[in-house]
Amino acid sequence: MTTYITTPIYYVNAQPHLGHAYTTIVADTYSRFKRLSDDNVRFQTGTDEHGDKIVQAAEVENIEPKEYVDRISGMFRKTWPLLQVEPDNFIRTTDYDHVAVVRGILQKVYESGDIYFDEYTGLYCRGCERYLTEKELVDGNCPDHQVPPKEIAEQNYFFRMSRYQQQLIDHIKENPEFITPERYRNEVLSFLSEPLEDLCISRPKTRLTWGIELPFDDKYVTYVWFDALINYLTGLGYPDGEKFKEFWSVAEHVIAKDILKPHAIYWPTMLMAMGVPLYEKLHVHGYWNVDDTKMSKSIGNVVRPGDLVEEYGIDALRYFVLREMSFGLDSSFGSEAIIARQNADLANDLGNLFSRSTAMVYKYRDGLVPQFLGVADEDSAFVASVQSMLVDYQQYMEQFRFHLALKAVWELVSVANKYIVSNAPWVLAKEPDSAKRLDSVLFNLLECLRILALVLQPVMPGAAAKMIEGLGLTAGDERVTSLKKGRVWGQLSAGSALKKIETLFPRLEMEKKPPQPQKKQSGKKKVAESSEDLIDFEAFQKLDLRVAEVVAATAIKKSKKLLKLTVHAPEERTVVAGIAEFYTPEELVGRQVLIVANLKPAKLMGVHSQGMVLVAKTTVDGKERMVLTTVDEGVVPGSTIA
Ligand code: ME8
Repeated sequence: MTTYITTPIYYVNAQPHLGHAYTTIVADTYSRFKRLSDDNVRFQTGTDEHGDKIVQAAEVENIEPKEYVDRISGMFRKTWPLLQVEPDNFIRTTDYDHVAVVRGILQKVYESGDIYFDEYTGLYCRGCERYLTEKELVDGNCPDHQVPPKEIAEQNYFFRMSRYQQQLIDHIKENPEFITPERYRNEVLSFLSEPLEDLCISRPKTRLTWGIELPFDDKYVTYVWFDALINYLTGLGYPDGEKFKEFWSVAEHVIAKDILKPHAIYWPTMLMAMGVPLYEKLHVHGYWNVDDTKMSKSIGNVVRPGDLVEEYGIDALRYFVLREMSFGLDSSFGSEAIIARQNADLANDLGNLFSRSTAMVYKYRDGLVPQFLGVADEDSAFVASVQSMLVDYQQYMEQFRFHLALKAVWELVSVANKYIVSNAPWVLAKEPDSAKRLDSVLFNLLECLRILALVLQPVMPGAAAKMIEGLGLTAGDERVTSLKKGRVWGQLSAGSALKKIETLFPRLEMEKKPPQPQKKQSGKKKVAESSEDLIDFEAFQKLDLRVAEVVAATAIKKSKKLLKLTVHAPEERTVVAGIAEFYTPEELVGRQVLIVANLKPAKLMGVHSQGMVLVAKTTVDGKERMVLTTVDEGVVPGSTIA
């Protein structure tokens, strides 16, 4: 199979921001997913460098347009590697090849009679670089730029777009996947229910010279959209290039809703006039706002991709934007939300699953992959969850429903964390008869991690590469580079060695709110028996005893006894526990313990402890031992002990 995926080519009148980053990360993720599906893939992005907007931006800086576009285009090009975005082609509309092809197409369409010369009076918006219809205006202003358009009367060249209106309606109706999500398809069909006007495709040089000169009239340059859209073809070497033959019929464009009309109406009708088959799909996403406010230079809330990577790391950024935005709808970006996802989904859920599982393989099997003994009956549900995740993941990725694909992956992460708790490898390790069972449990966990690394590659190529390394595999290994081959269960090689890697996802600090004490449940008061050793019920009621779930655990430097636990009870808090001689940090994560939640905070070896973990003190072989107290079955973290 073959895939050709494109982003819009971005205007160089502004530097790259979160919106550009999102579209490009989406296209990169999809291209990586398709490579994982063994497709022959081409992924193109680039910059749109002609037109009025660019001239205005260069004027502000008092430099020539060419110098200006070279600089900003370079900024876009340099941004993509920071985001682990790897396009196969970066196109610029000032490239010689592109200019030549645009002129060739104009000449052809002109000769076929679909371009004509006419006088036109219309309302022109310089920001939009197009004529607006009366209907589009809001209180007499352009809805996007909030300024009144200028009435301009001039002679220009027009493209007979109206001629293709019915053909386009038919195509959209016959191909439900042509424009998705459906809301945008409906929007286009609704627009097409009114008669379509022809498109003005030239600008007189008297008011704009920075553009591609019309081949049939040197007093005019080409309208920027007629020039820009053609990039999708010129990037393939249209009309004679091999790549055009190879990739054009499967072209998929990713855009945001702001440029729906040029892509869903101008572009297909242009292709019809040129006699070129239409692209296959248009994927339209919503807008990113920042803290629920539209990103804008004047408000000063424009978010730069480089700053985001520096602040949160590339894995958190890519994961966050794909997990948070429901493709097609608007989303809001906020610092707290991205930190919360990094700490909860990445550090706690996935990071801990990886570190606990591999730590146990180091501890109990010297870091070597145990033998695969077939899928035991008791593990069949676990293996089935992995397989069903793969089915959901693949389907959602195909449909550009990235947030649902990731939701499915994280459901598996949660199942795997529960699998550890319910199989308690630390208990199996103490029973010589359970050696084979322990082999199976550890093998299944590693195999699950391998498949997680496989499916996460498109989303977080960096983190997935680290996981692959930690599992002792090499980057090009088919077991982690091909969905088809990699999905088969039981492929890790017995005896192969894992490799130590640094922490996958460091926790990010957020300004913490003080833990809110939970309301105690009201209970009937009982009269206490009178005895010196007895306390009355009121005294007991003062204790806030709760079930807490350990989400992270680390040793405390210079202390043999203390461990720092991060627990949910249900709010997140730190509790220092003196159990390091009896438990490793890895075997604690995911377990539910009992804590005293209203103990006065104390500082132990420099760490603030907000509570105390309850243990049973016992003696084993003459030595004192501490055993954690827990609940009989999993409960919601924070449940009170009554
Ligand atoms: O329109 N949220 O270029 P452009 C999400 N040159 N995506 C956003 C966004 C936001 N807030 N802001 C921008 C052009 N984008 C033309 C395209 S294509 C032949 C010519 C993204 O620099 C989104 O992909 O204004 C949107 O469609 C695109 O940037 C517009 O980029």
